[in-house]
Amino acid sequence: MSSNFDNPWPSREPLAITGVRAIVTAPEGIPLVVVRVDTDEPGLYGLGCATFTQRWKAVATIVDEYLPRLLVGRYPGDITDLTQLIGLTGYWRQGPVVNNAISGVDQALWDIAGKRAGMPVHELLGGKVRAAADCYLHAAGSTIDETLDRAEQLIEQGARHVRLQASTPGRAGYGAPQVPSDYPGALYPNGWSVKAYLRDAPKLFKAARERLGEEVELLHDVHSRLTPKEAVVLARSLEPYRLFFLEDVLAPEWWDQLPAVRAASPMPIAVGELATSWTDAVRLVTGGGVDMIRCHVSDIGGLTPARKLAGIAEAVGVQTAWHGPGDTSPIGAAANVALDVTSPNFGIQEGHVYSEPVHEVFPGTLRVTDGWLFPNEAPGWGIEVDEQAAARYPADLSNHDRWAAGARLIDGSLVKP
Ligand code: GCO
Ligand code: MG
Repeated sequence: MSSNFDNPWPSREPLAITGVRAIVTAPEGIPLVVVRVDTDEPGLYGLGCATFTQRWKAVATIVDEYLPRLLVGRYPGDITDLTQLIGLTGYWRQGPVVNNAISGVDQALWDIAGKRAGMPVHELLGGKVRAAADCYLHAAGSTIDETLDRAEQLIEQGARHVRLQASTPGRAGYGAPQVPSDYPGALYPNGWSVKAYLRDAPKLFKAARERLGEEVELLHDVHSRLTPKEAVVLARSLEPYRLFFLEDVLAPEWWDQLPAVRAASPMPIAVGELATSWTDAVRLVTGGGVDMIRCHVSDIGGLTPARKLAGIAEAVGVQTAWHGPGDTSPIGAAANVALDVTSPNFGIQEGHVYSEPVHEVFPGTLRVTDGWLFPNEAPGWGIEVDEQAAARYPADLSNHDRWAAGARLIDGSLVKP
């Protein structure tokens, strides 16, 4: 007797999914989760990004324990039905664990679709509207000078956009090395001070404009550490330095305050990496509080929802800036670039220069060239996986399971990441 879970309608070809499983590997020390979907056509398989570094074991469990029962035997061309099925069979709506699993399958099925068509995914999405994605890279240091030294190196290598993060003496800053606190009366030895941050951030950007000149685009990530009013104070203090964007001024709990913060801020406001559903991200885009939407594509369920989100953003004048640091797998990075080159409303792409072990595990991983990310022109994502190499870089919990809650104020209370 057939059920909802068997093929609900005749497929165009007798092609079926034969397996779905998670591949977890940490070639840079950062756990990456990639879903592999196999089919009954010899050699035809797909890869998708399911990387939720802090809780990778939970994602791998969903993929390995729950998904084969839903997907094996189904036609891999039914991408939307299959990914909806994964979400709806759980009844309770998705959070980041399930969404990453969905994304892994979604992107793997787009990879298979591209391989069957003999086309790169960006062509399946409608084709390029630009040659490549301009990207920003990270410059960080424990002092302003160290941060700007790094920025100069990146600019010499061709970067036109750099994100600056510094710890000033005695304080750690997000994205920069932890240094001991020298704040008078600190009860917590590595405490971070909002007051000191608001005072120091303009010094970093003033020094940056003096040393790096006017041409380069400068970006900064607050990483959700401010209240709405503090966010406005920071944004206004940075006005003379003409930022390309100011990222994550508020934690997601306060996103309803973003329209007021954006209205009072003299630079583009970028937000979204902590969104864990594409419908929340749509509300963000249409709510008037964001200039650049930068979701972590696997956290909102993959390429299919991100593509829809990009279209809605285009309609309301919001640009894209997809999240793409080292805890995005190379497949996720390729999906970002496929969106970038096919979206008229592309703003910027966060770039990551993967180290050689990543290229060894994932041949075809994109490389930043003169600050540009070009999509692969091979069918699908144009990226393979060497599972023997992947096994040489096993993931562990290391400190990635607890890193995010690493900052405390000088009184010892936790800072929202
Ligand atoms: C960014 C980020 C990241 C996150 C990381 C969390 O690149 O903008 O905020 O570096 O901190 O992805 O795991
Ligand atoms: Mg960020």
